[in-house]
Amino acid sequence: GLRPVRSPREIPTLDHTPQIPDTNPVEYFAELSKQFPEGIFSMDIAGQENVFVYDPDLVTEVCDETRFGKPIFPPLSHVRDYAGAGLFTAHDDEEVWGMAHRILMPAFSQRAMKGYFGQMLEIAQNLVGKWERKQGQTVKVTDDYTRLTLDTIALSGFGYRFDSFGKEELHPFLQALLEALVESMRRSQELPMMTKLRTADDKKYRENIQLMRELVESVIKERRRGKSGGEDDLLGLMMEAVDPETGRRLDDDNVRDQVLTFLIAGHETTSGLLSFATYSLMRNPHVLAQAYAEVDRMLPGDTVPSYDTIMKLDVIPRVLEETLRLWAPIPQIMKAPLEDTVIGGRYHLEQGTKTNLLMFPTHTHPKAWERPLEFDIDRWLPDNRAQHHPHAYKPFGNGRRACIGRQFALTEARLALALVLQKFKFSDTTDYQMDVREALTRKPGDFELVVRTRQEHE
Ligand code: MNH
Repeated sequence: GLRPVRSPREIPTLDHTPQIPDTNPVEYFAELSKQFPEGIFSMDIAGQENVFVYDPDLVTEVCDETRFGKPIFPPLSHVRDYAGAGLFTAHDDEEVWGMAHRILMPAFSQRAMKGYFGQMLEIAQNLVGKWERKQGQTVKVTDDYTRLTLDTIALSGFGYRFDSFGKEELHPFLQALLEALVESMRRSQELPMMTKLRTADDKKYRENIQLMRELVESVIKERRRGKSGGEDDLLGLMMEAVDPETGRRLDDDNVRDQVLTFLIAGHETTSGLLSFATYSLMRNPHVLAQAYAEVDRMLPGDTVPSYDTIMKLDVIPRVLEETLRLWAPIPQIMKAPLEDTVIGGRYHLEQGTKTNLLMFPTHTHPKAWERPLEFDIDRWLPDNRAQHHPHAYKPFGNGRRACIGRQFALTEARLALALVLQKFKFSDTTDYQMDVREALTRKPGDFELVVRTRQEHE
């Protein structure tokens, strides 16, 4: 028979909102999930029912695209304030989603990655150059990976140079983005009347959005003047390509929204992945040794990596996959039933119910993973991979709304990690304790290590 979806016990008068912490709400949901071994629970947040699922079999149903879609509710509806109808924040049935998806898909094929490799390498070498100059000193690992990923997507996607490694401060675009993301998250956890009362925050929010849009407009203007990039990069396709199905191009406003979407989606997550991967390697010396051995075998001395070499790596890709299991940079995604439905044979969900898929609890569910908390890259050996539960690993989301930039991110991250390991040794002199910071994505806060070049050391 049907059963109600259980909720946390201490039910306050209004709803569960007051018990959700301002910082790291998803970490809180993951913690709470332990009280619901059935793999599903619900909370009323800002006046609306939110269901959370993490049992792999329930996740399987929620990932059935004939029954569930991607709804645009807070926080994504707030991210729409600046990302507009870009791919990430477009509604499933919005025509421009299909148009942009069809136009941009070819730019993200594995073949297309070869075309970006030169730019990816140039930026990765900038990172190495900076760390070589910092020999023996402490580097802010996450900040530098953020410089890397932002510069990489901007250069390979749009022919635009942030030149982040030339500056001490992070680019103002990043500060504006971080503040805007935090504000969008905050708005999604409060009633709209509370947002209206925070007038100073709202003013700052608008200013930040303005700053980001102005940067995007200068990127587009440079292209119109013919000063940057090629016709078949992302910006070229966005501005010129005709959608085969409708025979139309993206309009100017949508191009602006897409450029901002890609600048955001194209760097936040990958920098988180690289940071968590570096952290995981520091915590697992036997895996680090394997990664060094691979780099020394495939890229001896100062060999400059080629695209083909990067695609032949084995240990480093498995480090990244295992990092995405334990430290998925996007900690939850939202789906919603297209019609009233029943999942797990017993839980009734009304059409449109916010149904959140919790990454960490799913990625560590004992039904799907042995020794779930252990960082074990051998899970990703071909034979073992074939045994995995088919829906217990969703770091890139699901179905047609899954990440379009997956190959891009993995190519960039493999290259960056390979180059960093070829050149450097790290020491964790401050005994860093993981301090996750959630905005829309999550990253380690204040993650610092001392860098030394390997030649001088060995
Ligand atoms: Mn990415 C969607 C994770 C790198 C561009 N990305 C998603 C989703 C997840 C995700 C999860 C689904 C979100 C949802 O269901 O609401 N993305 C990642 C991770 C990395 C990543 C973990 C790196 C690691 N993403 C990138 C890169 C780019 C990119 C790099 C661009 C170059 N991602 C997107 C876009 C979407 C997306 C665009 C929206 C796709 C769509 O809905 O059509």
